[in-house]
Amino acid sequence: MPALIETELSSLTLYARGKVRDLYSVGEALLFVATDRISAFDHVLATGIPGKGKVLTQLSLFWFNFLKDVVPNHLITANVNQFPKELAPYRDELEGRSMLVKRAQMFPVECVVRGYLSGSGWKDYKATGAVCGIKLPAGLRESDRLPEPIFTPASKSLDGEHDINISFDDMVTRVGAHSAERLRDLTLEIYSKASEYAERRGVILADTKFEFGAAAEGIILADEVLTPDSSRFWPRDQYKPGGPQPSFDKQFVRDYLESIRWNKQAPAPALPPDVVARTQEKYFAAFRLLTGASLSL
Ligand code: PZK
Repeated sequence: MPALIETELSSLTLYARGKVRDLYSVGEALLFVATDRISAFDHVLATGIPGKGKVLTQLSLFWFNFLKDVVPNHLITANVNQFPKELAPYRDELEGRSMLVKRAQMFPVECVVRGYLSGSGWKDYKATGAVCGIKLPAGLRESDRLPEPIFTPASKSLDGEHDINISFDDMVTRVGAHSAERLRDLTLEIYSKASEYAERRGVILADTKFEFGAAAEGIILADEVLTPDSSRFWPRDQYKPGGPQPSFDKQFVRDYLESIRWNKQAPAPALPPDVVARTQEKYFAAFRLLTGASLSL
């Protein structure tokens, strides 16, 4: 199985291309396609991970279903047999890795929730004792579990690449108090339900990010959800606070890139076959652990 690096659905209008996924206009709807591209240290690497986009799509579908009583979502169908006729030429390329989704009016904030102290949250805390303006107890160590999960919204920087942490008050300015409160409450409720489930299955959901939109039925959960690309997954049996945790999915990739002393400037290098194979296995393992099912491609 070769990796799918880039879609080129030439009869469709490209709506947006992200680092690792592509979005097309299809009539009233959008087609969300997860490629096998992988990023590390803020760059998309020259090699893809075969099947990664399918794992992420199937994991998002699992969570959309798991969460459907908490919040409606943008999924119309992921069944290629039910896709509009104009997608028929691309059926094989799309199968398993794409979702036809409802177009929503996206809220211009990333809804981040953290149950553990890591990444920019840890940096903020070390510098200020707070994360996004939320004061935390003194004496916390890197990767410690927080007394309770915190909502730490972010906004996309102008380059569209980096997220900038904002305070809840900033969020209120951007989306209004009513929506800000509803998005915060939904984010915390989703995290609580999903992280409790994941932890029982051996995966710590350290933090994650949701994107919501407004549609006819009200606020809906959009984008991909609770995947290794939108979250920090840590293997529970290796959890050791007091320093950074190994990443569930990308650790072999990061270790390899450090070992070759790549300067983290473009062009990003290719990955050797054993790093690709071991990373691919990690994505499949995450899916198996979380869903209890094996993904066969
Ligand atoms: C939407 N993105 C981010 C995702 C990219 C960029 N249901 C929706 N309705 C309207 N807009 C979006 C969605 C969703 N999901 C999501 N940008 C717009 C994004 C994937 C690939 F290039």
